[in-house]
Amino acid sequence: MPEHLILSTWSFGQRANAAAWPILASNGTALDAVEAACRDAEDDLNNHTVGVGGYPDRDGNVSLDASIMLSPKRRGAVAAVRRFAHPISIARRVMENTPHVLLAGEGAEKFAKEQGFVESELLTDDARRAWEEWKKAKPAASSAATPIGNIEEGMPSHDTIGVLAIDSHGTVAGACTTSGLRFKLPGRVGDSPIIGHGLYVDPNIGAAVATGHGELVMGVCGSFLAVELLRRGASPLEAAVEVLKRIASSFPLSGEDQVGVIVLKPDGAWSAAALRDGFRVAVRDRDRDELVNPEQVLLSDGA
Ligand code: SD4
Repeated sequence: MPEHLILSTWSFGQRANAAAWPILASNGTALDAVEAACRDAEDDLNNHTVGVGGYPDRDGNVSLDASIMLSPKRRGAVAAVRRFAHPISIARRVMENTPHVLLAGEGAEKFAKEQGFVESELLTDDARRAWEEWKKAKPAASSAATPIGNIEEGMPSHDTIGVLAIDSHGTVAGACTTSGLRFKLPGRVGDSPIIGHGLYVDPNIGAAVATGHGELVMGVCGSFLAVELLRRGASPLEAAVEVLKRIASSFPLSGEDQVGVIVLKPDGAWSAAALRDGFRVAVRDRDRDELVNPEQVLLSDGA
């Protein structure tokens, strides 16, 4: 039986892992753990690409996307949720209480209300100020969305959280939650809530989660592709790198385009890769609680 383990994207993933760890350490489920990690990021006001405090769309409205998955049969997601702080928990209810995979917009909000979730304001003063500055500075003809979140060590990075975990029963779960690209076109939905793009879990084969510029991931069904490569015998590193190579050969990439992929096998073997420097993985297991660089960076300056 593998040891329990949790992997989260980006440096704030360490805080999210800490929120989830007591669940795994007390023989709780991977599903509860990935949800708890995502809820932590959704509550973090300093994280501007997830939950409350997320940057709004072009028109000043925050809209949130999330997905959660145990298997092809057990998965749920929501997209374009504007009035609820914890889309990951609504996604879980979609999985557990409906025959559907994805609820979007007003329908998702109606469902959330029926399930007892309480409405809340998502736009913080900080996020509104950033949006106002962006509106002032943006040249009239520029595109609406920008993929860049925070800057980690001088490199463009992002804040979306993707989480993969194995519990002490050997069950694998994954989850992903985001406010998407900042200042996106209203109605834009990225990879995170689309099963197979931002997240995929096959309990017999493995799991993958992607973060970064969603349009790139969506062009290659990134997370499904990674798990499919595992199925055909690739290692987690080979699978993650192949997804990035497929992206690099399919798109003319700009210097700001970033994608990070984490791939995990049910036996606990895992790896991560990114298009560019700056991506980090927060790892927590019985022996360590740390932030690590991806095993490979495809377009590294230092390569
Ligand atoms: C999206 N993939 O909506 C998300 C954004 C992201 O780190 O991951 N940012 O495209």
